[in-house]
Amino acid sequence: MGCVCGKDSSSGAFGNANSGLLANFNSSKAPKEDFVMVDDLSGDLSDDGGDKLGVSDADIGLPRLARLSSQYLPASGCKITQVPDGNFELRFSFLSQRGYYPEALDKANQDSFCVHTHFGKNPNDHFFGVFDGHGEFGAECSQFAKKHLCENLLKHGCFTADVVQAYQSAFITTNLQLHRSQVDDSMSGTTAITVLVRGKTLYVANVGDSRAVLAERINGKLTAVDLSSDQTPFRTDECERVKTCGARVLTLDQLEGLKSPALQCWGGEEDDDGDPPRLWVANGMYPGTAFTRSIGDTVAERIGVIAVPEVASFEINGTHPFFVLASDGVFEFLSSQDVVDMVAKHKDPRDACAAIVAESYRLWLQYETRTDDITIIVVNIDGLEEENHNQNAVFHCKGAELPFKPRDYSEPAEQVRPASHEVSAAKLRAIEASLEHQTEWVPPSEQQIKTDEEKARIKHALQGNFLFHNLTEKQWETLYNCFEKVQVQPGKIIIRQGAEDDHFYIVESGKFDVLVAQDENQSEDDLGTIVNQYTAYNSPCFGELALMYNKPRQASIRAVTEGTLWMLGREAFRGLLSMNTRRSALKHLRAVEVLATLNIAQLVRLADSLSEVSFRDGAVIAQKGAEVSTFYLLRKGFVDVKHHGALENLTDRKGEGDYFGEWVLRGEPSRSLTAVAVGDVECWAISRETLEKAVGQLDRVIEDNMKLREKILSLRKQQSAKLDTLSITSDLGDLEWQETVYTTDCCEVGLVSLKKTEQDRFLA
Ligand code: 1OR
Repeated sequence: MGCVCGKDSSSGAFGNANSGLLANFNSSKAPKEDFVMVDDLSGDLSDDGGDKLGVSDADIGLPRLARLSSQYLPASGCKITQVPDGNFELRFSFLSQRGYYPEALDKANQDSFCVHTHFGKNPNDHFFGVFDGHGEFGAECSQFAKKHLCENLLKHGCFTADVVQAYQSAFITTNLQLHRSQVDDSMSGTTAITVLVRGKTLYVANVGDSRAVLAERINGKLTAVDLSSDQTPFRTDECERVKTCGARVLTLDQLEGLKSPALQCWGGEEDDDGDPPRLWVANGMYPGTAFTRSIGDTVAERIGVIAVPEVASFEINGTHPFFVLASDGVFEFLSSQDVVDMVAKHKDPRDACAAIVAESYRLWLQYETRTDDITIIVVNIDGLEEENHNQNAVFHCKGAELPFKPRDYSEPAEQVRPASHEVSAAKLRAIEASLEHQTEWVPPSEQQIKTDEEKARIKHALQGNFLFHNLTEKQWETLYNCFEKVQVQPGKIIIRQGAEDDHFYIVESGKFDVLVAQDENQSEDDLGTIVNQYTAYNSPCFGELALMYNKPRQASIRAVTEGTLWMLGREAFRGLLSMNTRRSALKHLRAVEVLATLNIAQLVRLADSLSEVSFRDGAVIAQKGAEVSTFYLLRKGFVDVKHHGALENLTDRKGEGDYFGEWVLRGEPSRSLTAVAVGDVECWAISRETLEKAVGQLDRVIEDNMKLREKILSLRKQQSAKLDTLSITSDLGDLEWQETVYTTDCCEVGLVSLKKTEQDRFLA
């Protein structure tokens, strides 16, 4: 029996180190032993019921380097294992990528995974699992679950006769063992998605929001069949279940009073702004889990977060070329069908893993200020006959009914966590903050004029990049001219990991490797392992992270072939960002009095709906007596506004950031004014209809927002009062944060002290 374990330090044998991540890369670099682990327990987990995996609680602390390594790579190519019953083979690979957290660059990877080929006695049994840890001790929880779940499953008396029962029991036992272990799982835990292949049957057991997906060929087209159903409050059955157990289910915006908590329906495409519904105890702002089942999480368990898995079984046949298990880091931005489509493009499952991880990583950085940990296992099913496949996998489900409603892909997604395609409010805030003290950027006078063909190539390269969305044609022209063309020779190091240099790049031609060194002490010449490759055809921009977040370079980039790059300096990069219309519109919208209570998501939607209009010197923007049906916000130039009626003859000169016509937004009767451009003028404009489409009826929105704020204020007062009765303080402002006790995805519980008395108390 062979066993491949991510983050497993206990193994004896390490894999053949002579491979890069992608087979077709010219990599001569050997991955470091510390992060490629192939555990060959050749023999068995069977006779001794798994004791050979025997892990004591003390083993769970991983060696520092292993936990901090940024990728776990397959040791040598993909692995192959035979399934005698059915006469086919499984060809698989895996990849686990540590997340990128600008504020905690060495945060450990909390995901783990395992593959046991010949799981137990039966050569037809093979086991695959992905575990996604969360909370402060998430890495320890996912390690614990990985090891103990396998042992418990194998040990179970029903493992051979009744896998479903064995699975149920193994999950619950593992959960109890974790509670009793030395790992603090009060506010930490792990999800688990596992597939046991037994001959031609897949047994899938799941807790949480990681996912297993099977590819099925229907009428010549590869279709994604979900083998598990994410257990999140997006699912009505799960949401109702946890509410019955006492959970409050609210998004962060709802919790903070920025949206109505009465709205208990989430997941519509238009209202997904990266703020999923979460679980909260009745009287506190914790634990905030976005899933409804997990292993560990004792605090969340009290409000219904259980470790009972949903177990389903599926018969596979020749119409099923592969299946995939992956942590939610993959499915945050990619749908199951996207993942199936991407795997289908690669013969080698290693390449499929690398492509999906690279794409997930790119999408995370596009929409968020960080990436999640990302783990994927791709298993190709080779050699199964295409017989008896007039029914698809879902209807081949054995035994009882599926434990969840199978997804109907011909219908719009319901009750499923939607794959997100919105830039998060956090990301917008981070960009805004990074530009806050930026002095106005003046494009350099010496610019390289580009041909139309060059401009088209630059624009094409930047099209998918959020940073360059919403530029006006004039700004595009400035941008083209700021890029500098550079020719490079093979072997040239463009970016060195850890350096603090100053350029952003686009690939015009040639191939460029991305390399990551795992060890701070690695020698200068040793750039580490190849993790990706850029060409002009696949997302051809790099070097944005250091410039956006003011951090050292996260990876090295080296030319593989001769090539041409377009290079943009830091000043121009940041200058152009600050010129991005949406962001400056956002800043100005915030200052509009009637919009003051809108939350950031509402303002972003509004900013997206603005249209740009310009007027020549002397143009009449609004004429006395005519209806003013548009709200104008000035971007550039001046406008003389003359009010009529009570304010007769009062002329007001408006400049950048000023506005008029705001009564239009509130649906008030039109006022009479004359507005005339002084010099050339650029404005943003929005009509009431467009505004209502974007955020709803403004009066209502404002009223809702106000009510919620009042509610929050009174809640805070109540909280202060409670603290008062504990004779601590009557004002939260008197408290000083001392130390974090627990951290979850979205909240912290910690120790505070009274500023005056230094009296320590716990505050939830
Ligand atoms: P930078 O300014 O940090 C190096 O300079 C650039 O390499 C970086 O911006 C990205 O544009 C690009 N991790 C970090 N940076 C990456 C990665 C990467 N891939 C490309 N870049 N990883 C690849 C994930 C699939 C993680 C590797 C461990």
